Amino acid sequence: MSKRTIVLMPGDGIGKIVLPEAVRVLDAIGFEADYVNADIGWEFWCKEGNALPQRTLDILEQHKIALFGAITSKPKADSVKELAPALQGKGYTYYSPIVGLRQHFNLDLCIRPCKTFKGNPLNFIRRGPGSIIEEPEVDVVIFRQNTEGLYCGVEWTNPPDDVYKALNTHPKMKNFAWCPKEELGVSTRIFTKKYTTRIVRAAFEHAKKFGYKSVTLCEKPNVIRETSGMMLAIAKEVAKEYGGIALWNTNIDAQMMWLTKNPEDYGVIVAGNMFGDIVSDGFAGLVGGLGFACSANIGGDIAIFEPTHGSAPKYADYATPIINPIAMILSACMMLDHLGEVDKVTQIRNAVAKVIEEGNVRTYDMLKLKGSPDVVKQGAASTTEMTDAIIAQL
Ligand code: GGG
Repeated sequence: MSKRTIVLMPGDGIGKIVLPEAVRVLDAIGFEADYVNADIGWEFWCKEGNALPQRTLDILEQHKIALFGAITSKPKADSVKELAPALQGKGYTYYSPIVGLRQHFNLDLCIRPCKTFKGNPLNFIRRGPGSIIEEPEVDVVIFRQNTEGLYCGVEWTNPPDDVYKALNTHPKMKNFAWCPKEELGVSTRIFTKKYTTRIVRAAFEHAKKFGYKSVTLCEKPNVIRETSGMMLAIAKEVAKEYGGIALWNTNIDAQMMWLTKNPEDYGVIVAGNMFGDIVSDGFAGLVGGLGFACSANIGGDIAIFEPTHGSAPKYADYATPIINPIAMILSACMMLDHLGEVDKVTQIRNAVAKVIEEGNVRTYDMLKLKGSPDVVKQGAASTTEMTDAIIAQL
């Protein structure tokens, strides 16, 4: 088979630190690939007014598979000041290029596994009745709709006249008619039957393939009737095709409470864009936090794999980086899985598990000490030391 080409998009901040670590692990496991770098993120917005240049889209279109680090999602007001002087005043606005990428390539399926690694000092501890202390084993995969909902980008401050009129004539808006147009912010929550069905079906397919007994819909259909309600109706229909897999319906607020009380009750979770983002961070918190949270963005023949964490600029400038590379390394595992390299996935996951269980090498986030990284970094392994330890176990 000819060598694959993998696109590397480090992005901003700690994305630039963790991505090369994942490539080191891929090299060490003998994954044969050529790599091509692609520009994305804040640096390119400042220089050329575009955080997601067309040349990057072309490279992705050509090679299809990418590893992505992280990007900043700077607010509008802060960003304009840092634009190259020649571009200032010309109406450039910074938008999150990862949200842009998901929409451009219609990467509508976001998959975020959260699984306990034994011995991780950050594992969630549950206090039971009396003095019983338990460490529940979490094994959850979250399916998040990735292109619609509140992240669709259809929003206004001071909306156009027709939108304002439509809102003001809506029976539910009678209490807001006092609000002048220019004082009104509107973010739309769009769900389509097609893409809602696709994420629900992907969740059930995963449950069937890997023997999970339930799919839990995490929305708010009792209040948000036209979107969450639509998703529930679709889930009920799809569930009929999957005998033996129960459909559970929970509200996102209650789910955030239940996941700390009984996390082992859950297997596959499915949700829209916003609630999927929220619930996946919630489950990530039970298995060590964002340093362990990996993800895949998949749509058509293009797939991009990234840690769930952001660019964390305050950790990006250490002379010796201290950031935990495991989320990025596990994201690379998801890529290998997608490419059918199942043995390599098992080897890398086992190596990560062993390093965590042995506990000799821990990045600062695993020390469970309070305080800034400056305070706790003494005694903590660096980013490269963590990767070295994983490679040594392969
Ligand atoms: N890898 C996910 C990612 O980059 N998300 C964007 C994000 O959360 N940005 C916020 C930040 O970097 O602080």
